Amino acid sequence: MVSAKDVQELVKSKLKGYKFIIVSNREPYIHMYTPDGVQVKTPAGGLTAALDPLMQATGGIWVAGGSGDADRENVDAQNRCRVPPANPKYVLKRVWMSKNEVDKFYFGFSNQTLWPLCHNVFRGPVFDKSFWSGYKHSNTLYAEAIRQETKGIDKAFIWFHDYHLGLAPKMVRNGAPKKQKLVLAHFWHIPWPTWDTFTLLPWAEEILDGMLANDLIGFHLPSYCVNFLASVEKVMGIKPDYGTLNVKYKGRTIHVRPFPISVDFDTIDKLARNPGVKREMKRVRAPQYIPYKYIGVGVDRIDYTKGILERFRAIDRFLEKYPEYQNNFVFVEAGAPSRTRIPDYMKLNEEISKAVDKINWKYMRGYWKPIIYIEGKLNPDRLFALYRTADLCVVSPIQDGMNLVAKEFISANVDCTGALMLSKFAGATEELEDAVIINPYDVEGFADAIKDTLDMSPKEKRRRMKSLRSHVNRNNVFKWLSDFICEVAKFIS
Ligand code: GDG
Repeated sequence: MVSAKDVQELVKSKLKGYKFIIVSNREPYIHMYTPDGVQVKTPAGGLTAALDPLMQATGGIWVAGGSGDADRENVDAQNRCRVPPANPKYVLKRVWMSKNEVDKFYFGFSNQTLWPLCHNVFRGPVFDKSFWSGYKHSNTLYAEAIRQETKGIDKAFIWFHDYHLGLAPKMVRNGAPKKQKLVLAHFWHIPWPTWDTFTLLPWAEEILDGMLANDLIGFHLPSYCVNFLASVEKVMGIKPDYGTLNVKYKGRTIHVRPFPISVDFDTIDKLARNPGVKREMKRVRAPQYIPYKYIGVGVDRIDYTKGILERFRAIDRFLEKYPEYQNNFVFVEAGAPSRTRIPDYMKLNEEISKAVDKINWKYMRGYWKPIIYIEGKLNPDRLFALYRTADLCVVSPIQDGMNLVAKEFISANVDCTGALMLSKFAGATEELEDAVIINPYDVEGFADAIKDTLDMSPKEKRRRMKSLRSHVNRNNVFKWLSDFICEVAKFIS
């Protein structure tokens, strides 16, 4: 099993004195004003959940957009602070954007153009020139922050994250002094669509040109790598090598490789065994909270790609078709709202509330109602108590690059009493063969699968969960990092 310590040693040996810089839009720590003074929060989201433990293990600089209302008051003159605040392990450097810049770059091009384009889920991407200009401008702000941190340095390894930063690699490469040795890598956390979808984007060529300034480009799945290379071929007329997954561009060879992201299995497994979790578990099953035979759980960042409405439709059908489960089954959905300034997300929040209300009204009897909807991020003890108590966890995206919730549930289900229901459209499905695979669009099949999963024998549940846990344990987030760093090392001379 690869550990945080192994990765630390790997970085030290392979990156031989290179300055280690991570760049992402989302910051791992946010300073917020509260009635009790300034507090530091960590955002809900796959990217920071996966990378913070890695940075804590390796040290370095993380460049990210400042998003907290107290962020500016908590940095030095170079816009830096040390994090985690309680036990500092690395430097966070913040990039500032005005509200207008955030509207165009983050809520605009990143999340109304690239996000729906790459997920290809029947939501029209918005092709707006002012969003595109804002995206270009904000990428220059990130490139400038990186330039400040690499000034006078001989060698640096810069690791870009996600679809917000498609242009920054080229800006950084072009702006670097000739004798500076820069190794640039990018991990794209969402799917890459097929070339015919990608080429709908009027600025497809500029994005590819920006990305190809990297030495290494990582995706979760081999199919996303192939889609990316096919986009390069169609848009730029360059023939990639589909065998090696390499492509030659401007005299350099770029490696495009799959690295399925994962979670810190050991830490989650330990946290799930905390005495606080055990206390919460008793509360969860207590007569005044959930006194029913079966519990299902769903945990999501509220997003139309996560298939939350599709899940509720299936629960509705399940209760209709198998009435013996009424008054017996409760589904707890924890939803952390995100991107709430975007109209599609506002609408989704309303649709979710309406769906919960409608289904609960249809079936409620005395104290019992089938769906408990908890809006906002759950505290870890409650989350892990739910993960340990639930008979099933439903992860039903209509499209998802990987999905970390599935792997977190597996890591926390220490008693092997729960079953994972997983959409065939989640990247994680390629690895997690012992999950119950569902199609979120197939209401009837999904409803039947809920019944079959609840009826599954404890022995079969245990067999499946043991095998899933062994897979996630072997393929943890440190393995992901170590595989990525080993590939980066091929560019280090
Ligand atoms: C992108 C890709 C890819 C969510 N709600 C609550 C909560 N969360 C935490 C989960 C998990 C994270 O947020 C969500 O991660 P996902 O992987 O599901 O999704 P995205 O944010 O869309 O991430 C995705 C990922 O990048 C990594 O590459 O897997 O495919 O879309 O960590 O635990 N946490 C708590 N309460 C909540 O209500 N405590």
